[in-house]
Amino acid sequence: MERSLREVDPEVAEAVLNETGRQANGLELIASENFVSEAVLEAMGSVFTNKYAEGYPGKRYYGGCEFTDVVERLAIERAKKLFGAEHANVQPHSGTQANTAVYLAALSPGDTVLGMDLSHGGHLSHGHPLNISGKLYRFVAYGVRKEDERLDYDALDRLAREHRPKLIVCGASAYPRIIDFERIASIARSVGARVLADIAHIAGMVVTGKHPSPVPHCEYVTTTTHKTLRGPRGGLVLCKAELAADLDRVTFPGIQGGPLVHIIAAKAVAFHEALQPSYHAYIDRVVANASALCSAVGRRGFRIVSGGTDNHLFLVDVFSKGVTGKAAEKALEKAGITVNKNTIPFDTQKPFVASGIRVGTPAVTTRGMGLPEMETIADLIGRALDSRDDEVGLARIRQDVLALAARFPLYARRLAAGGARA
Ligand code: DSN
Repeated sequence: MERSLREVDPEVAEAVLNETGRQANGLELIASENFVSEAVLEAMGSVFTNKYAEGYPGKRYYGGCEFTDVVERLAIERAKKLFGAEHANVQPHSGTQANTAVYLAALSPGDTVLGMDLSHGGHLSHGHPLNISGKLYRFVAYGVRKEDERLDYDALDRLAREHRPKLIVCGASAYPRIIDFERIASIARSVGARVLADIAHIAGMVVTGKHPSPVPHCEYVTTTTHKTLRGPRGGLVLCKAELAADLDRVTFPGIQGGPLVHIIAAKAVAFHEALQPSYHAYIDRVVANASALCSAVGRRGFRIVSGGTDNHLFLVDVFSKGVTGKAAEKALEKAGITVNKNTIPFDTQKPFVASGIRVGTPAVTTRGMGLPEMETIADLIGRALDSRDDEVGLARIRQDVLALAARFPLYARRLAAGGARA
């Protein structure tokens, strides 16, 4: 029982150490990723993983849940306080599970729903035909205007009148601008629809007031907990009090069995961290860094989708300089910079090739990087894309990335304990 991972399973221990080194030695610019604190990691790796706790605090199908109830109640109360919500369910295992719970609570199979087009910045769980959302419900897509690549609220209004949806899903995974939740909610009201705002990406900005909150306007709000919120990988649903009982019932026993209590404990820790003033300062820096990095990349001749960013991410139309998203992602990876290729609105390339890359600053900001480093990173990105067919040039940039990363140590104690240096 007491043997370490390295003693029990050296292969997995090695992979964990290598991944820790990869995260520490590279530049993480995937907009949906972040680095959790040691406290969050400790809660995630706790003995709560051993516990079955089907049900909810005070009403479980298993004995021995007294401490489970403590952490789940803490997570619920902190989530409600953080978002100013009437009800929180902290059990969804992921963002897609959170959205699915809302669909089951609010809709019947075959109902019509409006959701943002994936290629305009939406999400798979907002009606993609291969996702359960697209299979169970009749999703109609709305998107951005061609001329400014911003959400077309007038078109959304027209679609709502034409299709009379039961639910409008808003929120995005690749949209760099403020979303007017109040306007969407008013469109929904006018046709008798409810609204689900999926704020997985922008939750950090919402809870710190850097982005208008959907909570007062929308019946349901979902988020993941691992992006800007900097918590464990998982989901969360917030809703109005009168919808709580149905929502809880469709989450468990509707689509999930036993909750992941260790993850719920870690969610409680992350919510506690997000309630601190230091988290506000962190989110301010995330947004300032995104704006600075976006401008600096734009100055290197790349077209920026919608001309800029209001949040933690931006989309670079790398094809504006003849590079596909796929080639850009690969070249940057060789240089130690991680991004994901991304379709841009009205893309002419296939999704697996794409014309764009999505760039986000939550993770590098967690490491302590600021405005001077954003200039450096833009320079590294520009050089890597220019050198995409030059292995020697990319290796040289990799050295510069290593030098920058070394100035902002990450998980240094873990690396040292595993025999590696940060
Ligand atoms: N896959 C996530 C992202 O990268 O945005 C959304 O779920």
